[in-house]
Amino acid sequence: MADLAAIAEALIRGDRDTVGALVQQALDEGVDAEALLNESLVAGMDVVGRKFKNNEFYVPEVLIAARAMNAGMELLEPVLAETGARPAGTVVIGTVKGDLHDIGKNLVGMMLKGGGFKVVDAGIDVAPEKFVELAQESGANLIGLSALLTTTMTQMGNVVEAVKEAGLATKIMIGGAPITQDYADEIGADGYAPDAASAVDLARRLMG
Ligand code: B1M
Repeated sequence: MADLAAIAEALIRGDRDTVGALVQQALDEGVDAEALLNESLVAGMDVVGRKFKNNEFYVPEVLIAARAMNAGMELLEPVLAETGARPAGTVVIGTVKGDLHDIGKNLVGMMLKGGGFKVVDAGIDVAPEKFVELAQESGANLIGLSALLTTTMTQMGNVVEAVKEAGLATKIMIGGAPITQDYADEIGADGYAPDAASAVDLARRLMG
């Protein structure tokens, strides 16, 4: 019998092979793919996120857990696509123009995936127009902006303006080492998250 809690536990340990084997076993036994996603992978990544927030886990543990999550997602994605399961929302995420730092952005993207979101990774050094284009193409609910430099964080305001000018209802969340809630308020972003786990909570809140 499929044990969804055991999958979550293997994910938290970063045991990629066990996650893959148990997800395959559950699918073979006919477990509903959406329940499998929510009760094993998303549940496991939620724990990883909490541990990261509490400094019980650091970046390497999160990356290893995300890799284990991906082993399960690779098996689940085709089944979810067939059954028409809807993601929690679509997020275009990227590092702003002029900025090449992507470790934090990737971490946030992985946690959002683990939270059940469809993630469109725009990459690094992304111009405001590119964010707008990708949001339009993907019908994104949210745009996530990352900046690590005091010289590039000002680009975030340009993205807010470009989204407004394009008449999109897409909400904008921001983060990165120099970013604060005050800065988010100043540029009119919809939210700020200090870390990857909080980014998932924020994305869920912004989705209503
Ligand atoms: Co750069 N760098 N760097 N760097 N680098 C910093 C940021 C710096 C603080 C180092 C320092 O001087 N002490 C400094 C910035 C100073 C400033 O502006 N105030 C700096 C500098 C100056 C530079 C260069 C200009 C250096 C030079 O060439 N003279 C240059 C700029 C290049 C460019 O971008 N145009 C540069 C280059 C690089 C490397 C390429 C060598 C490398 C990046 C590799 C890569 O990303 N692939 C690098 C690195 C690694 C760093 C440090 C050491 C580490 C950054 C990191 O990955 N942290 C950094 C110093 C430091 O932070 N200790 C530094 C780990 C990561 C998990 O954290 O990205 O903060 P972070 O993400 C967190 C949160 O911020 C949040 O969640 C994440 C997980 O909890 N978060 C979000 C991030 N994005 C979010 C988005 C959200 C929500 C939350 O919503 C969408």
